[in-house]
Amino acid sequence: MKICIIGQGYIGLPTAALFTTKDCNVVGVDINEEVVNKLNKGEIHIEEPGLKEIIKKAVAENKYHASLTPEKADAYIITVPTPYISENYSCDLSYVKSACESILPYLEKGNTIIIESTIAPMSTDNEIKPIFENEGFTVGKDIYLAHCPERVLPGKIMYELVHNDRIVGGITPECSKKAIEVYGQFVEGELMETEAKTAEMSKCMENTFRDVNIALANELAKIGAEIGVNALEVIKLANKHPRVNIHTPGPGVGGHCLAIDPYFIYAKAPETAKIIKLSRDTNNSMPDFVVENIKKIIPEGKIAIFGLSYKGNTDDDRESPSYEIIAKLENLGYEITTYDPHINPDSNLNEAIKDSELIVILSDHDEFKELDYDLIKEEMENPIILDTKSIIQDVPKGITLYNYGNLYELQG
Ligand code: SAJ
Repeated sequence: MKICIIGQGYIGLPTAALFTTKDCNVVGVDINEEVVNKLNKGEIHIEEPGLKEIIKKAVAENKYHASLTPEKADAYIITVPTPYISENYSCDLSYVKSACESILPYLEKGNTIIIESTIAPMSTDNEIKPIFENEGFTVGKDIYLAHCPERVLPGKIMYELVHNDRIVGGITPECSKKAIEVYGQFVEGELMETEAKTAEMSKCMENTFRDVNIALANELAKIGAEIGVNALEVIKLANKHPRVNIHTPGPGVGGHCLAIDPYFIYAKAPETAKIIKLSRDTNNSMPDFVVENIKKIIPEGKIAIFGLSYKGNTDDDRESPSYEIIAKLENLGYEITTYDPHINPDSNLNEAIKDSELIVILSDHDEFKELDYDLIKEEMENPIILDTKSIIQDVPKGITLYNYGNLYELQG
């Protein structure tokens, strides 16, 4: 089967690679000329374990090449970004639409088109299907259109693309069957057939589920601080109940999924999606909550921020709450230094903490779980740590630790 994949990023390139391990020939299309040239040399531009070897082999065996323009194929897969439009809480479909338009000159009867990019519910039916219909194709008869969202974890993409179950949402049942034929070549997880709109909503709800649960944990942290209860102890004990899983409070929710996808649902039903919007607001309020507590710990002075990534052990800082917290602190006149060995391998703990009065932990990197407390005591006069990720269990004498378990001590 010849496959044309539009967008050679974190999802498109690994997907292309996996098709080449089967009886497929793949063209990977990208608008970035530098990326295309690199890929055609058998080199890759993103970091993902296990990917480099497959692309190198596929290029050598002529099973993969990259191009700036699409080519005739049996199946087209769209894996381009869908940025968030903050003004109307919706998703920007312009890249997806222009990717669909770019394949029109090559499209033939019998072809399958799969949208993988995360999109708002109803997008495939209302905005993508008409692009093909306007060219005279009947979807479900001449060509087959489906939305099949990805759900993988960076660092484990090559494994998860093969083994995770996948939702396959066709415009018609025939469309789903054709999309299953495409993925069935390398996916070993279950390929679950449904409608396009159900697939779109499921993807958005998976991330909304997590966002809402994190909001509940964050609200508990705030209540604990207000009424004098150790929220972390509450979580630990409540989670011993076999059907309870309270998530972990933090400095806010970052990343390009949880902080965005819930809005795609909210934009479709703003009067009804109350819990979804309130959860977003609660999670968005966490940077302010952190800053308010920092003001109580030290009203002025130098602060060392530990962690810029939106989650632990990654260099991904998209939508990271750390930047909002830093900007707010700088506005208040605090002097800020940062330490994040994943984002900036040259950053160093000694320099960051030198003459600081407070360390604020904002990412759960492994490096922060066991800090060099002797060094901290040497470099800081009265060391205080605010751990917003609840990763430090205990500190030696001479160091003060605040976390979401004891913030109430700062009240009044
Ligand atoms: N966070 C908390 N408390 C928690 C868990 C997470 O504050 O208890 C914060 C993290 O620190 C981070 C944010 O939430 O700032 C998001 O982290 P995450 O690991 O939950 O989510 P993502 O955005 O990295 O990945 C999600 C995943 N979706 C689900 O778990 C339902 C992933 O499986 C998806 O592939 C990805 O979105 C996606 O592409 O949609």
